[in-house]
Amino acid sequence: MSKTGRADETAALHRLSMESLPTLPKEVARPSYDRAAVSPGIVHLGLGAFCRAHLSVYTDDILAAGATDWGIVGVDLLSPAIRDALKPQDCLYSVFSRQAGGDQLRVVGSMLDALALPDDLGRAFSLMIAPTTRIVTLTVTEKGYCQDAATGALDENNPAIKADIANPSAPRTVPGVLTEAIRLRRAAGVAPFTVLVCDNLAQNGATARRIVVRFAELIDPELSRFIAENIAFPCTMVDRITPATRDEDRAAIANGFGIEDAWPVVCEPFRQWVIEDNFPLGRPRWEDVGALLVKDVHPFELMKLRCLNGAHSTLAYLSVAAGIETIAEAMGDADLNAVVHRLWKEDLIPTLPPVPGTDVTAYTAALEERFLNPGVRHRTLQISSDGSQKLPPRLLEPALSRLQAGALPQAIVLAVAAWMRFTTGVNERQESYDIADPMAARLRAIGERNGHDAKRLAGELFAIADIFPPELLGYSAFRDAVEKTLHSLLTKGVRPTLKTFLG
Ligand code: CS2
Repeated sequence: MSKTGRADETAALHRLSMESLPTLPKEVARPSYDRAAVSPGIVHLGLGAFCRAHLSVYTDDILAAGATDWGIVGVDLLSPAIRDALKPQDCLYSVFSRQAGGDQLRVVGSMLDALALPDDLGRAFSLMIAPTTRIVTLTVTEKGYCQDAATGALDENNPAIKADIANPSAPRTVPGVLTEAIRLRRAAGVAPFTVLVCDNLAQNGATARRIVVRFAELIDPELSRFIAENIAFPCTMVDRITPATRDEDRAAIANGFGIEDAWPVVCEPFRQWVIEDNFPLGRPRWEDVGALLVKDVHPFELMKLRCLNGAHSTLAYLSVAAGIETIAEAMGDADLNAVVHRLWKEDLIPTLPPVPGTDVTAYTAALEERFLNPGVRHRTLQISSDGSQKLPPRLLEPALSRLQAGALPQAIVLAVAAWMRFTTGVNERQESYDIADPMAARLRAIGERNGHDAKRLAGELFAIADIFPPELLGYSAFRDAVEKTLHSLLTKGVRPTLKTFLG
């Protein structure tokens, strides 16, 4: 017997599968329903951690409540890695929800199959054409929509979009895949599916719709009109903090529960889902398992994108510069904590419309607790990725709204300056880090060239029209304040800049 009380841990390790399910420790929750009796009703694009901690968990609850026709088939657009990890375990995977003193492991069964493009393109299309598939859901991250982040329009210069336009029957992008699936389904005489976007975009359904309609227009204007008139793209607000899975997480599950899971997901216990109720072919009764079905998601989405994601990005850029590794550590830092409180109170909450049934101040107080959760090691470097896509909805739109109201949003100024400092690729300990962003090459070149000169660095970054809209740049007080703060970050460092900011 080992000190942990588990006899011979390595010998007891079971690779997760339908066969090993009955042998798992009894504290591990698992599907209580007959998976063999469940048929797919949803095709999901994007197999990353988030959908497996969110959509699939809500849907697992629906299946446990007795539904049998809402299983999910997941399709990865970018890589076969998750498919190849999940298939040998019958697409079962575990969700490790972590909180001090409250860790819980649950095996989720709602993902019936996993596919990857381009290998499984034919099977993905035949599923998307099947009348039994009534919803296509998406978690492909902000950049998956191939949009110009400042305007929300399709980025027609994106090389992957150009490739899909040249070869629409073998698409690799989200607009390309959706357009071709809709075309094939229509040709087969099957009523259109609903497209349910579950990414952190402003007005996510409307954004996806605009992009797909434009993409289709470039190939076949008549199909584009059909999409505009016939496809429902309800908006959603999705929320569950789900960091990228690390080997330590796999090891914790193996050591704690005797389960070998090639690709588990780790997340916080909290989850929230607000969905616009617009599903012409029907939907699972997600409201029975905690989702909120509403007419208008917009107020919820603004609250979440700004207060949660905006605070995340602010903490991330300041922390990466200062060498602070996780959100929990950042939120535990008195100065950064005070910055986030000012961000919420002065720059974000005043920009929000009333949110039905929600006290936004209580919402931010709960966010503070969620950020402080030590069980969830959410890396600031991970959150700093894709800033060119994330800054506009999270921080630049509320900045514009404050400026229009006559106020200079000081905490957003600090966040934008910290993002600019981030493009230098080197932290205050002189350690370099990776800049992951669809514009990485351009950002890195600007950062490396001008890292010693705030005026030039800010000037070149502000000139990127895909990120900074002209209305915002029209406020010279905003630009000057960002440049001044950037100068302080570059010459004095994060800590003295925070002290000055906090007065
Ligand atoms: C984070 C989000 O990585 C990021 O940019 O802000 O992934 C965040 O954790 C989720 O939106 C929470 O629901």
